Amino acid sequence: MVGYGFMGKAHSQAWRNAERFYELPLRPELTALCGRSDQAVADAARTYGFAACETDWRRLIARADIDLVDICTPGDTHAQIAIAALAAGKHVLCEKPLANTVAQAEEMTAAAERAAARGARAMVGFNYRRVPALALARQLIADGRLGTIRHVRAQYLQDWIVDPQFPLVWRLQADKAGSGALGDLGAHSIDLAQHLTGQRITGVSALLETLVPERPLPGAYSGLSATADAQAARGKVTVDDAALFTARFDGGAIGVFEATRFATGHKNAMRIEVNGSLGSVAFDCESLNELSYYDASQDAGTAGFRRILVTEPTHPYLAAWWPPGHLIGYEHTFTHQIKDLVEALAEGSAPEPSFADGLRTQLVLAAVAESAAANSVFTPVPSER
Ligand code: SOE
Repeated sequence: MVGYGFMGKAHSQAWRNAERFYELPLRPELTALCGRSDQAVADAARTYGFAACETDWRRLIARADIDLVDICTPGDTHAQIAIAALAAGKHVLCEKPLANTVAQAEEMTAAAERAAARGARAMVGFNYRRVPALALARQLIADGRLGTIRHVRAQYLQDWIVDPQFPLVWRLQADKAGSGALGDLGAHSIDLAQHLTGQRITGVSALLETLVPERPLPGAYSGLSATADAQAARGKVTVDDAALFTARFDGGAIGVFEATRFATGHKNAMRIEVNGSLGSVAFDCESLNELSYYDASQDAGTAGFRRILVTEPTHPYLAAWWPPGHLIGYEHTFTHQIKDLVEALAEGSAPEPSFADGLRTQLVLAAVAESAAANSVFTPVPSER
């Protein structure tokens, strides 16, 4: 694994736990963890359960005792690490968004295709696909229970940078993160919207905004709960804080998307609703074990959204966990991701989402940025005369 911040921690627990709950056909071994600072990476390796550590990802990739490289670094290093690892014959799991630019994502996808011919596989980590309630939503849609899909309504709301004194961490720097709320949060919504509906986004019209343009420079810790020194010098925020866009899908649906880190009071409200001619589904990550379902064939007098508690052993992924009603959490989505990846590797099939899926999301992110920059759909409202 390269990187050991928030995502490195989430992935590590998944690599350790997957075989304790699922009968995996291959046995994950946490061979080595890589990071730049030798003391910090050694501490993280001990905590997360890695046998060894490296301070140069090139040395990690060169190791003969490693079969798979899990990339949990900021987006600016995804392409070079993934392409080199695939060329060295390693399988790759890469955190989302796949890359910082479409060009990088294209190179990565081409590298993944070349590697697949030699048996090395690549997957991008859109973990929310593996929320059982969302996997159930996908089944309902694929089974035709919602009929023709008309609308997607997706919001991803966080509030961890509402304070203008929150420091300029890497997620707020375009050269490291590519974009802001758009790529970090909106990428999940875009991937899910296309994955759930089976339709592709064909066009967008967008608005991006940076609400706090300057922030104090961060100290050593650059994660979601970083703090700034009051005297610290300030730097420019080079990404969007909030992204809004509407979209058209190739199956005729239309969508509205919102991704923001300024939705005061919302911590990780990743919500998505799909409306079809026969029914609707709605999900909110802050109630991760629930799916709301509306069946339009119900008697009008008593019809309504019903809350399905998605904890039955017959629901996706859940037979391995707890008895009905005993809830699962955010971390389980990563465990499910590892289960599916390991099973695909053992079978020799292509794990999903593929790098090509990651590229598809990257193309939408780029179209959103282009639309917002062009201001092409923004019609000013004349002031009152
Ligand atoms: C930070 O906004 C973040 O950790 C994202 O990077 C993740 O993808 C999301 O799952 C939770 O929030």
